[in-house]
Amino acid sequence: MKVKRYEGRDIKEITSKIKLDLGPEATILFVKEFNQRRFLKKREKRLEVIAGVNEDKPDTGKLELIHWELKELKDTVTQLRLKQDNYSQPFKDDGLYPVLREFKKKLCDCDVDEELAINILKDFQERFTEKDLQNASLLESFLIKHISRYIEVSGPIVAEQCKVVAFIGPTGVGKTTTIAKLAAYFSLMERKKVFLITIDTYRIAAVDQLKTYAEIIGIPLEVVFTPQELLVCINRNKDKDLILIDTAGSNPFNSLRMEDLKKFLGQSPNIETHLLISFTTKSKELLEIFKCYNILKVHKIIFTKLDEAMMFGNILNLSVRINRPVSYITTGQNVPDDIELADSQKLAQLIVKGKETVIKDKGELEKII
Ligand SMILES: Nc1nc2c(ncn2[C@@H]2O[C@H](COP(=O)(O)OP(=O)(O)OP(=O)(O)O)[C@@H](O)[C@H]2O)c(=O)[nH]1
Ligand SMILES: [Mg+2]
Repeated sequence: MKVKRYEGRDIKEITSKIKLDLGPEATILFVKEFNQRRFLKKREKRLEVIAGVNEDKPDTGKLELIHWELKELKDTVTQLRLKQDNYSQPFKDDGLYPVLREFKKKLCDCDVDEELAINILKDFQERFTEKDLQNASLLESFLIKHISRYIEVSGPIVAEQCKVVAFIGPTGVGKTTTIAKLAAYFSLMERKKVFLITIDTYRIAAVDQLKTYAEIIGIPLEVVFTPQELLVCINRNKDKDLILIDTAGSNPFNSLRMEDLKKFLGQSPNIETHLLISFTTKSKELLEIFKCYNILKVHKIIFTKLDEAMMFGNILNLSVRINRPVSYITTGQNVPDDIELADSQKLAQLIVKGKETVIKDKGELEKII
C-alpha cells in the first residue's frame, strides 16, 4: 500500500489533493487538527491527513475462476433442490408423479391438448400409488387401457333391414373410396344386398368414379338429383340390407352447400350419417368441421388417411369434446383392403406408442373387418 501525509486548511482542499495524487481509490487513514505558528503572524489552524492507496492490482484470472466455481456450486444446489422436489413432492406443479410427467410430454408431443393430458393422467394417477407405477411396461399398458376409455367406438355397420348410411365430409377426405371399400366388404364377404346412391352431381367425374366401383363389385347404383328423388329411391329399395349414400365434398364453412345437403339428408330420420375426417387435420380445425357438419346431425365419425398422418392426439381431443363414436378408420388407397373397424384400444396404442406399433399388427387388424 502506498501511504502519504498531507497538510491543508480544510478537508475539502486536502481531499482534492489526495484524489489528484493517489487517485479516486485512495482512502483516508488518519486526520488530526493542529495550530501552526508563523513568524510575525497569528497562529493558524491546520489539518494533517494521512491517506493511502492499495497498489496491488487484482488478479483477474483468479477472480474469474472463483466466479465460475461459485456459479457451478449454485447450479448444483439448484439441480439438487429440483430433484428433491420431484421425488418428495409428487403433487407439485401439474400435480403428476414424475413418471407420469414423462407421459404427459409424450402425449403433448403427439398433439394431445396439455390440459386434457393432465386431466387424463390425474384421473389415472388416482387409481395407483407412485410405487405401483414403477414397472415401465406395465405402466404403459395400463395407460393405453385407461386412454382407450376416452375414445368411444361404435362397432360395425349393422347391414340389415334396409340400413341407410350417408357419408359426409370435406372435399377429398375419402368418402367415395370408403364407400367402395365398405360396399365390397358387405357385398362380397358378408353376402349382403348392397345398393349405392350418389347425390354428388356437382362433378361428372364423381358419378363415374362410384359407377366404376359399383360395376367392379357388381352392385346397383342410382344417381339422384333432388331430395324428393332420394326419398323415393330409398323407399323403392326397402328389400336391400344396406344402402350407402355418397355425397359431394363441400367446404364446411359454405352454409349454402350445408343447407342443400340438409335438405337431402333431412328426407328420412333413418339415415345414419358418418362424418369423414382426415387424421392429418389439426385438432382445432377438426372441431370446427364437426360443428359445421353437425347441423346435419352427425352420428358417427370415420377417421381417414391414417397412413399419411404422423401424430394422432387429435382423435383424443375430438372424442372427448364431441361425444360421438368412431366407426371405422381408413389406412390407405387400396380398395377394399385399407379399412379397419375402429378399436379404442388400438387407437389409444396409436396415440401412446405411435404408428409403427400399429402397422406391425396390421395383419391382425385387417381381419377385424
Ligand atoms: N393415403 C390415403 N389416401 C386415401 C385414403 N382414402 C382415400 N384416399 C385417397 O384420397 C383421394 C380422394 O378420395 P375420394 O374417395 O375421391 O374422396 P372424396 O371425399 O370422395 O372426394 P370428393 O368427392 O371430391 O369430396 C383419392 O386419391 C383416394 O385414393 C386413405 O385412407 N389414405
Ligand atoms: Mg367423392
